[in-house]
Order: sequence, then C-alpha cells, then structure tokens
Amino acid sequence: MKTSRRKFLQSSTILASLASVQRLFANNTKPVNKPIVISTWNFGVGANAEAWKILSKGGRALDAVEAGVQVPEGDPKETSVGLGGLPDRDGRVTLDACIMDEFSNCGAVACLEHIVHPISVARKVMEKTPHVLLVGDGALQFALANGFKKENLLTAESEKKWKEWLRKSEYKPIVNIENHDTIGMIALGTDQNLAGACTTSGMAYKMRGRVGDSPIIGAGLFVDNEIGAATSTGLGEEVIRICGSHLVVELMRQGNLPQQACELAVKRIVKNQPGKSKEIQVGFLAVNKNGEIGAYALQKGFTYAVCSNDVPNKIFEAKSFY
Ligand code: SD4
Repeated sequence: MKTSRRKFLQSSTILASLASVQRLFANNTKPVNKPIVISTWNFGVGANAEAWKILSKGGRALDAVEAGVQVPEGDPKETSVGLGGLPDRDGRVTLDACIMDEFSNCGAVACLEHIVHPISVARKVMEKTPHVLLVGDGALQFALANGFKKENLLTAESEKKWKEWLRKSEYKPIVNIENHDTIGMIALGTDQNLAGACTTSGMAYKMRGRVGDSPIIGAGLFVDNEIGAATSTGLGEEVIRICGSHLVVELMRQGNLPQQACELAVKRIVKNQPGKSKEIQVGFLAVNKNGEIGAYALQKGFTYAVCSNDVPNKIFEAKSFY
C-alpha cells in the first residue's frame, strides 16, 4: 500500500514537473511581436511614424516614445496637447507629462507653462534630478535652466475657443473631444525592452492648478519591464481613483492578456461609479512583453494607432463597455 502511494506521488511529481517544463518551453518559444508601438487616438499615427523611425533601426523604446509624442506636442492644430492646447479657465495653457523606461526610471512635470515639449522636460527630471515629479513654476525654472525655450503656447485659435467658452463658463468634461485627447504611447523595442510616455494639456478650461492622471506614474502611465506597459486617456480623476495604468499592469502580472487587463480596469470604474461611468470617457491601452496588445474604453469612439512589422501604422477603434 505504502509503496504504491509512494509510486503514485513520485509519478505525479514527475508529471507536474514535466508540465511546468512544457509551460516554460511554451512561454519561451512564443513569438514576440517586436518592435511595436501603440498610442492613443487618431493623432497616434503621426506620433507612431516618428517613433517607428527609431524602433525599426533597433533603437531604444524610451527614445522612440519621446520622439513620437513630440509630434502632437509641437503641432499647434492639436488642441489637447502641447502647443495650441486649450487653456485652463483663466486662459493659461498648463501641461502635464510623464515618461518611464525599462529600469523603472521615471520623470514627470505637472502644470508646466510655456514649454512646447513637456515630455522632454519630464525626461530631464528623470535623468538629471533625484526626483520624479516637478510642478508649476519649479518645473518651468528647471526647464529654463536646462536650455528649454519659453514660448507662448496659447494660439489664436485656442484663445478664440476659450473666449467662446467664457460666455457660459460651463465646467463639464466632454467625451471624445474632436476624437483626440491626451497622447499616451507605449513601445516594445527590438531588445524587448519597454518604455512609455504620456502628455497632455489636460481637461480644457480646468480649474487653475488642476492636474489629471497623465503625469502621475501609475495612473496615466506605468511600465514594468518584466510584465508590460499601460497608458490611459479620458477623465483623469477617474483613472487616478483606480491607479489605472498600474492596475492594468498588475492584472497582466496575474496572468491576464492585455485585452482582458484593460477590460477589467474599465469595469472597476463602472463598479465604483455605476451612474457617472455612463457619462464620461476613459480608455486604456496595454502591451505585454510578447508584444500582444489590448485596448478598451468606457464609451464608443476611443481610437488608437498601432505600428509593427505586421501592422503598418493603422487606426483601430477600441471595444467599449457601453
Ligand atoms: C486628463 N487624461 O488631464 C487627461 C486628459 C483629459 O479629458 O483631460 N481628458 O485628465
């Protein structure tokens, strides 16, 4: 009796180790879709194209995401990011951005005025200071000391829109503003290292000093080089409440595919705010170490752009809860 039990235990141990070796083998041999870059909204196409120039030559994902998001930041026609961004209710353009690399290094700026490329200031915060986040005038002084130029970011067109808004001064977030919003970009390089960047002028006509999810590591962006990366767009307050991008990465760590992870994070918002979630927009993008991607939003209309060797820089519409 004892012998047969021992034999049974021995053989089941052998079978279990065989299965785990098989699993390991299966994981290790899974083809990796790299390099790949994905970013939020339609303007992600132009941003991806710039990032792809770096990624396709075997460049670092960090350099790619910085160069990529600089495209909408520098475009005066994009009214939700960088130059030409819609101002706060006092008429000031205040920018939020963060960046994160494969070593969990990260840097961010919030409520930064007068600088066209907040993402590059965020990178300098990461590389040149012992800190993660600089805000307001301190961030501006740091930028100027590092050679960034002080510029007027309020274009005539954005000023006109702001003055129209002032007539009613109705303080209300609008879902999918003109089909673009914050740019969040995540990339997996040829070396299989991940990085991400997120940059925005934030909610149009916000209160002075308001900061959303975009410059908050773990909310607007999170990268864990062992697991994957995620970024968000939409009403930042709701993303902050669930530490959205960190949540998506942790859900991937628990074994969920990027798509499932994005869906679960959106459903968390619905569970916490059943009524409110019907009227607002939040969207997540995610990529894992195998270059598999996920995208999901509360409402219809959340578009994102994908560029890889298989997908030549194309726009897709994410599935949505409502
Ligand atoms: C934010 N997620 O600041 C950003 C962008 C935004 O409506 O305002 N979206 O909340």
